Amino acid sequence: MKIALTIAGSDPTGGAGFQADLKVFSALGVYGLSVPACLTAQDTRGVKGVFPLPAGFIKEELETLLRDIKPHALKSGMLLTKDSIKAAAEIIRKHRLKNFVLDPVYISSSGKRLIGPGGLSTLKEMLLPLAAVITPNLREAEALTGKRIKNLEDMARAAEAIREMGPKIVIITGGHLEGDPFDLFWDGKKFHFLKGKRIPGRYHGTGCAYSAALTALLALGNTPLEAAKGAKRFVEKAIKKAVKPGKGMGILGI
Ligand code: PXL
Repeated sequence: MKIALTIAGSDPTGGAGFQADLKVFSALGVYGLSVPACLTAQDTRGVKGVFPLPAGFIKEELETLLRDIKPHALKSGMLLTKDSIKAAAEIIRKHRLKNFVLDPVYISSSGKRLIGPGGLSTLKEMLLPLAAVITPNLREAEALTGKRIKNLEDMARAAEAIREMGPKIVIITGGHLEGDPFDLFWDGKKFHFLKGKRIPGRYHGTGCAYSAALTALLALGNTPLEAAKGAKRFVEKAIKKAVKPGKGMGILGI
């Protein structure tokens, strides 16, 4: 049995956060572990409030769990505070956790900031160097590099700049770019542009589902490039089967 861990925020709608991650792990046949790092008050229309868990308690959650079970891969999602980011980094380093997928959650699809003051610089300094793969979307790649991304050439330059910050592989998901949605996979050797299908509409939780699928596929022993292709297909299928349990955005059908 393969095991994957998510360290992420709670989304009561189940569209994003650790609840969505667990659904993805399960759909891909991987046993899921989840350590909440923060809570949100939200519905399908957007995030209304955020509430961090104390960093000391996040460490206790992780230390307790990891004394018992070692995951084959893990991801981090919404960590919210600088101290929570530091706590996650310390534990990942101390336990030498492999196949760490960093989803640099920055802003919600409804426009709410999901990272607190000093969070981005702490993320860059402490978490990026530990990542096997980082999965920024275009906005997150812009936040990490401080440069606008308007086309595939800008995406390639951003991927190079982000890889200089420490992660082994950078995947910039291009779902929000105009025209065909390409993801860019950069491992320091070759640029792979992975073409996707444009499916109209606004969906909540695509970034979470993508990084969770990638984590599960790495836990199952896929190469990072195979995992990137598989995760993209997984999210496209889930978008096609999206459901609308509330009055706002659609949620992936997983
Ligand atoms: O989609 C980013 C995201 C991640 N994690 C949690 C969220 C959101 C967006 O709303 O609520 C918990």
